[in-house]
Amino acid sequence: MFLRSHLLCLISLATAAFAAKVGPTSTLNIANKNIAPDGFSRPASIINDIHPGPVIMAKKGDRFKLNVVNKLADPRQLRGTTIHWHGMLQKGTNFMDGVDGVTQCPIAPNDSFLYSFNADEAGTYWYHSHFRNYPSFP
Ligand SMILES: [Cu+2]
Repeated sequence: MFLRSHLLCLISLATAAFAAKVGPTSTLNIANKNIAPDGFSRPASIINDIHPGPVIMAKKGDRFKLNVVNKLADPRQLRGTTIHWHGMLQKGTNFMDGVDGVTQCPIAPNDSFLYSFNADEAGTYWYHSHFRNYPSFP
């Protein structure tokens, strides 16, 4: 019962039991890398050098302070990005919702943005980009 009522985690399409975990105050470095999760190499967006990105663990009532660093490197095009914290209520912190063009501008390449918001409810949520996180480099 403790897990269900007091913990909150954000996942990036990861299986929580096997994924790397970070705390509520962390840096997330987003970059491009060729990976082969199914045996076939292909470009992907990775976070902290892993795919899927790390599980972000917190306790209800904690404050997330997540520094997102855009290290997306595409030789043909600069890529901005944002991270949306899907399902988080963002009471009083709507500007931390991470939806480009609605609540914030994209994080420019080689720049960063500090997302700071409360872990108001327990549960499992996921995070994802809302702006051009698809890789296209060769
Ligand atoms: Cu979403």
